[in-house]
Amino acid sequence: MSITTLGQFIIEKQQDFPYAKGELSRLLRDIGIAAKIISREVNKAGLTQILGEYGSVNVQGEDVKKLDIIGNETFIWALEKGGEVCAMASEENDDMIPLQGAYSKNGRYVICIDPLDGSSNIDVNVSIGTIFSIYRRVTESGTEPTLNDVLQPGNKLVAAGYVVYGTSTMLVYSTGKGVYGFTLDPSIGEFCLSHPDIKTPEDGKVYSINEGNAGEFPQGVTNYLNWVKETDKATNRPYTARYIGSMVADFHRNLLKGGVFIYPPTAKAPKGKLRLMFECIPMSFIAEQAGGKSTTGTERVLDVEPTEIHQRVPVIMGSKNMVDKVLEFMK
Ligand code: P6P
Repeated sequence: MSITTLGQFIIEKQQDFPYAKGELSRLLRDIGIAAKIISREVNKAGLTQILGEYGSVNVQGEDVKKLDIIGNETFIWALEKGGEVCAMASEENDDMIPLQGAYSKNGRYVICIDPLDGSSNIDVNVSIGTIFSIYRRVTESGTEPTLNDVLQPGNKLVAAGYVVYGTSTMLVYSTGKGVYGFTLDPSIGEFCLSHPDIKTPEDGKVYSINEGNAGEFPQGVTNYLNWVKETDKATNRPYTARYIGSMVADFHRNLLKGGVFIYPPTAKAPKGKLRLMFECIPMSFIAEQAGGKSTTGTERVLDVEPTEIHQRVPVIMGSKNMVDKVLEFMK
């Protein structure tokens, strides 16, 4: 049999983490279960006229929940069942959620998660995603978790990853020893290893930024954008713009093909729009583990000391040479 399922792969890699005693493996398994449930829900989202729009009551007389609420509840359920996680910070919740599973208090890990990022794209059938970070708790096992457990910098990550619900559903994660990609085979309900060692190209031709904000970018970003549009115009047009407005989809394309994703400060979002804990740290971890780079423009994203759960930062991430080029213009 030529396939390697997520579960088999995690066991194979378990010797990389002797101290994990299987806990991390079980935690990654729990994330995989939640991702499969959300994939099923996302892929029937188009049937809302049957299932009913959010806020309505469907034919079965049940309240229809928004998919990002379903996503959030699914992860809480899976992580409480699994017992490895004591607390969760979610893009959907203002405050940290101490998990209430039978064994949650003894969980040695905490999760920061955006259960369904880019959910505004669901109704127009654009790919969306789940983004997650895994830290070891800093408080004693068995005690009540505190905010210090979740407000940890990216350089303390144990693992991070994302699920992209697109033409296929893929789970991409890293535990600090490279980046692995798994594609869901719905016929057997298993994530199968499809990208055994993702490395992002050092260079690329794609720049991803919302140029609708062009009038508000820092001068350095504007100078970079002028450069990519003018450079080698006479000979060829090496650069192209690709921006779909769903971070996981934009990031995943650039990770595999090369590119730079930029969300700079704007008038509406003077600190940038994307959230440090739920979008920037996990994606920066993946970018760096795949040989790329990620910065706020002034410091490495993974070194930013978080001060609040929903903190936002500017981000420039992707192919190393492209990130360096943007930084060159920002100096
Ligand atoms: P804008 C989705 O709402 C999101 O958080 C990311 O997935 C996406 O990259 C970004 O916002 C898009 O923001 O301002 O360009 O629409």
